[in-house]
Amino acid sequence: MPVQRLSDAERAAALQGLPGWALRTDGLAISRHFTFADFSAAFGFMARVALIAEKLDHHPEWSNVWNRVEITLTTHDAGGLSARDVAMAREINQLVPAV
Ligand code: H2B
Repeated sequence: MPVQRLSDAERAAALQGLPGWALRTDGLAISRHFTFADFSAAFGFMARVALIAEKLDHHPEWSNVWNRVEITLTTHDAGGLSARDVAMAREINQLVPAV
């Protein structure tokens, strides 16, 4: 079954449970910025996220500059935000201290 985009209400509810994540202005993706002590810590985090991505078969759009990582989650197969993005964001949040 194809993955479904979240409705406006589902999106709003999901964001309530995702501290640190913001909805992109077009409503089709969520993103979060992370800052670490140095590059090694940032890259270690990315390695953990990569393992989650493989486990969930869901892959981030991301960038890294030294100690900073920016992650955007959207579901290409759905053309927008789906439950897969929410599940991925929840797992990523478990890797870092609460905000
Ligand atoms: N990641 C993201 N972000 N969106 C997708 O639609 C997606 C994915 N689809 N990872 C998956 C892989 C799909 O291409 C494979 C075949 O399951």
